[in-house]
Amino acid sequence: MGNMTREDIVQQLEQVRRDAEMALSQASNSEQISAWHSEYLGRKGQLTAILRNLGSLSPEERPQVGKVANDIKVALEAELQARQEAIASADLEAMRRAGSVDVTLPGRPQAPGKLHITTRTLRDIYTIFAEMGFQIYNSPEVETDEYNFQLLNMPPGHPARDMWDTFYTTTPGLVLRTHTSPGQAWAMREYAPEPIRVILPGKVYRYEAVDASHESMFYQVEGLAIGKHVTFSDLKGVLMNFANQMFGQGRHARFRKSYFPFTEPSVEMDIDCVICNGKGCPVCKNTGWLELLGAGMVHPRVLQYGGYDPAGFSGFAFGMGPDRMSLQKYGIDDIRYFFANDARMLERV
Ligand code: FA5
Repeated sequence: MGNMTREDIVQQLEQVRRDAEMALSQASNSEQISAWHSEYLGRKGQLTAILRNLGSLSPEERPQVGKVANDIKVALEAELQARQEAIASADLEAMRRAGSVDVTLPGRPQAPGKLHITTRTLRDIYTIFAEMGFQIYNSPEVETDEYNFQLLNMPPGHPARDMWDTFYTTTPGLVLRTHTSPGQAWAMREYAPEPIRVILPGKVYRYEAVDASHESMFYQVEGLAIGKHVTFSDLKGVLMNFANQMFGQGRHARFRKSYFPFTEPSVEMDIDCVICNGKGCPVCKNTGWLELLGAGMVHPRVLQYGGYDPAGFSGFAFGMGPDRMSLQKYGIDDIRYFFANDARMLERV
């Protein structure tokens, strides 16, 4: 092509635009649309071909012509999109007329997400205790030996430490907490000498032989109430109310004497089996009872370590395992499902 002037090129561009618009209005399916696109806007298309001649223009003229070309390109792209939409809706309309689309069919339902059972059980527990005036208090999952044991009346070498199979860290004196009870000391040291009514939920870790009812990571919810006249009857009342709300009214409970270094006296609370209502079944191993939690009156030495004078204050504490409760409440036969990362678990309830 000989030397072209600016006017020549602009004229060519305008011509391409008119041709392209004409062709576009005649395209009526997606193959024609895509052929049209390569013919006019593609890398080897007419618009690009014209722009190759910009070299014959002066440096001032080039950007001016470039702008004209670009405006045309933008305009054609917009027209292309409008044309595609028109074709799509015409196609749909044609299908509808032909009867191949049944517009009266109901939509496809979305599968809604579900909360994990552990989350649901924890929230139930929070709600029940909130109604009794208990606030949530969080404490660390990695604990010092002092908080996990010593402040709970287990000095170094105390034999009761063996009740918890402990994960030790490589840092001497640091352990993964084996229970939520160290949170008692955190709460007391923050609030002493004010009265306390808290629950302390969270993950705990034990070097366990894992089986259908034992995990090495599981949840606990601790409870702690401290005041001038807190009694064992208060503990029983709170726990009975909890059991009735959590597992249905009319539950029967029994308190068995037990031992924890940080409570005195100590008990374990059983409820009549929620599966067989106390008649005896595999879940309760034919005893009619299910163990619910450990509890007791806060040991005077633990009160003292927490900053309360045992002469003027008393308290109760309890520690329950929400994962074990979920097994019973939802009739699940293996605790390992909870953290096995299998979404079918969520479909079961
Ligand atoms: C304790 O851990 C005490 N800290 C509870 C306590 C708190 C007593 C305050 C007195 C006062 P225990 O080891 O029994 O106690 O555990 C409490 C609950 O955690 C059990 O009743 C059970 O529901 C749950 N649990 C214990 N071990 C496991 C495990 N390996 N997997 C799942 N749940 C468990």
